[in-house]
Amino acid sequence: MKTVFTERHRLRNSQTELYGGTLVRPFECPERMDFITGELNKRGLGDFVEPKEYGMDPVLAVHDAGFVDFLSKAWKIWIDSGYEGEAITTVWPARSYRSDKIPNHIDGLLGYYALASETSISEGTWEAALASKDVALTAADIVLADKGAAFALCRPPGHHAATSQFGGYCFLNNAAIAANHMRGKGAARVAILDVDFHHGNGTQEIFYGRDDVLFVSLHGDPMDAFPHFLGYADETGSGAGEGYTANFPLPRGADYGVWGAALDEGLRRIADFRADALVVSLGVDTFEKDPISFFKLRSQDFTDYGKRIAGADLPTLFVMEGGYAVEEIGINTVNVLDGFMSAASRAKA
Ligand code: SP5
Ligand code: ZN
Repeated sequence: MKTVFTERHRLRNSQTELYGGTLVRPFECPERMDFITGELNKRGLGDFVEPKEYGMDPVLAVHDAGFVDFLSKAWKIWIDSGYEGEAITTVWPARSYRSDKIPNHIDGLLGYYALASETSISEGTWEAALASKDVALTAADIVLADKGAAFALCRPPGHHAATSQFGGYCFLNNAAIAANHMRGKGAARVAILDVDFHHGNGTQEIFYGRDDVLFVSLHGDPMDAFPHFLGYADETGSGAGEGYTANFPLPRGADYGVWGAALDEGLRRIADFRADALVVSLGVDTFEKDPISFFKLRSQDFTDYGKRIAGADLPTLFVMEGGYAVEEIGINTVNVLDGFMSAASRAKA
């Protein structure tokens, strides 16, 4: 399986994450990619391809133009305003505020477009986010051309990024941009399976009213886990999209027995949908030693679920999302791809 990857991810090198009341070096750091590329090479799976450039049309097909314009200028506006640290929001259009005003001042503007404050905007963030969506789009085209499978080794990740909001370490929604691109290129129905530990709130919001993209997510119960305010089981889509969102919130300590049963149910939903292509939002923060999550998957479980995903027998795009701190993120990510390839009839591409 080809891996689309670029070293330009290193342009995203924020030094601050607001965590437990202190500013720490972000969990979402460049070394994450070194663990994954290192493991791909070690196991003879290092078939790397550079991304092509796709411009802004595929981005503007899922994101708000004002939001995209803001992201492209945010760092400059922040620095020009005289601030010395990285850009962290301190105010939002919270429930008792208006949400129809887009303020001029950077403090208000930043808050308007932010959905969490752990994610600082730093120099180079926008350039890395652009490279990351090009990684996803390039891999999507490989999947379409081969009717096979490809791995988009995206960084920064994307699934928390909504139509007009960034946060959760995400700026542009790589999986949503790629899925929508595949829709425009002959796949009449695209299923998204989000296996990151966190609910893919951005992806859900982008496709919530649509019946051509099915969104299935397994994640920590938002009562206990980020993003807390979306990802409950009673969110099933709206309007034409009713019935095309399926959430599986799972409790603290969920092991592979519990998680795998939810996966099988999610895969049944995908089979019923009769998708033409599958996008997997692949976060490996479900691992038992992940520093910010609470599931109990072991390394061998990742191999097993890669095989189960191959059972869907669909052209499949894997898009990297979360997974933190420990060297095992390389092993676990490659285990999914390896399990998939060992079981997939169409994995040779
Ligand atoms: C892509 C992705 O995985 N984004 C995750 C963003 C999570 N950010 C907030 C983390 C809050 C963690 N609280 C953990 C408590 C651990 N004791
Ligand atoms: Zn996550």
